Amino acid sequence: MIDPRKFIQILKKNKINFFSGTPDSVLSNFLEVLKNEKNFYVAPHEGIAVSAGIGYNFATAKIPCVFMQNSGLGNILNPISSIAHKKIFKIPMIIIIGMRGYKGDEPQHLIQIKSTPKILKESDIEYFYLDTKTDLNKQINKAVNMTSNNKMPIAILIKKNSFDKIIKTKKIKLKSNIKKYSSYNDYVNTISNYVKKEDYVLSATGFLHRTVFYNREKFKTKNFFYNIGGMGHLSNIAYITALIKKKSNIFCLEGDGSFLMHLGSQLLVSKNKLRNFKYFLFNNNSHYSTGGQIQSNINNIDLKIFAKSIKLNYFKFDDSSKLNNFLQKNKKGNLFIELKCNNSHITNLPRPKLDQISFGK
Ligand SMILES: Cc1ncc(C[n+]2csc(CCOP(=O)(O)OP(=O)(O)O)c2C)c(N)n1
Repeated sequence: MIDPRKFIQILKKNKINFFSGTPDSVLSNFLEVLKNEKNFYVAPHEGIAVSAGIGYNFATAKIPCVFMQNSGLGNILNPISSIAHKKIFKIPMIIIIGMRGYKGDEPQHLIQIKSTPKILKESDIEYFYLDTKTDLNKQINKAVNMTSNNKMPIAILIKKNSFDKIIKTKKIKLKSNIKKYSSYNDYVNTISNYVKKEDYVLSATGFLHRTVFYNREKFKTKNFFYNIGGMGHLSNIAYITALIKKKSNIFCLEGDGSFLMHLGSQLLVSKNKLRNFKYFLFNNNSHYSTGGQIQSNINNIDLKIFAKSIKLNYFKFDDSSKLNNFLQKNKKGNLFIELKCNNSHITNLPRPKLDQISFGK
């Protein structure tokens, strides 16, 4: 295994001092150290991490480093092929990609792992796998030479368990970690009491869909959509469902990282007033399920004004009993409910398998 501190030291020795990316569980030990760097930016999605790197190179002519999961490959292709490519602005960049999808992983990851090397190759992005047994200096020098010579972003692919766990040195205090807030599990249990047989429950990538799956027997409905992948796309799926299934209530449960990933998609919601649409934002101000507590920076947004601007009625709760009181009295939709959550989850939360979940009718 590789000591992430050493990896970062060697990057810095090579004058790489700028890091932007979207969290990934394979990289969690690496990110646990990296997050203390001054120039560390959490991007809502991977394409934005690349454009941040492009901005850095534009302003300094230095090489940026981008980190991401292979699920986000689709998000980076546009800024790479349209801006950074060697036939366009020739931008050097090192992209560190955590590879999900080895045996036993979730179905969407099994697809992405097969296509990742092919897509990289077809997009002219050279890559190599980090080898935990080969000299680290040599490998990072190789990456720096490749990107400098090719004048093109290159990728280092990282397999699971490549980075050693480091005892946490500096803790970022998360307001959302305050114990007084309820957990995902408490809120999901509360919501389950207000879902009728004909209603729909759509839940997001991260710990939310797994928490709903874990509690599925408690709901009166069997109409579930689990957004196992496709992070950030859930609210649109839920919104169109609400438009069409007018006689049902649509409960959309999303984490803050997923909400931010394609924030612009929320604008679709503002097109119609939907009496049956209930959006629940589970705000723990972190990408909790990817192993660390990398902040999502959601608390920089005034969600009350945001919700109003997309024509939803905003409410905020920090405790599941307060949510319960509200749901008891308020049966209407057109809601944007922010739920302040603590970072805790049921241990060994199950991951739904495809034969356990269906898609629509
Ligand atoms: C396009 C894409 N990028 C990154 C990931 C990796 N990923 C899975 S869950 C997650 C964090 C989600 O954060 P949030 O919505 O706040 O939910 P939480 O983890 O706190 O439950 C990330 C980054 C992914 N699945 N897809």
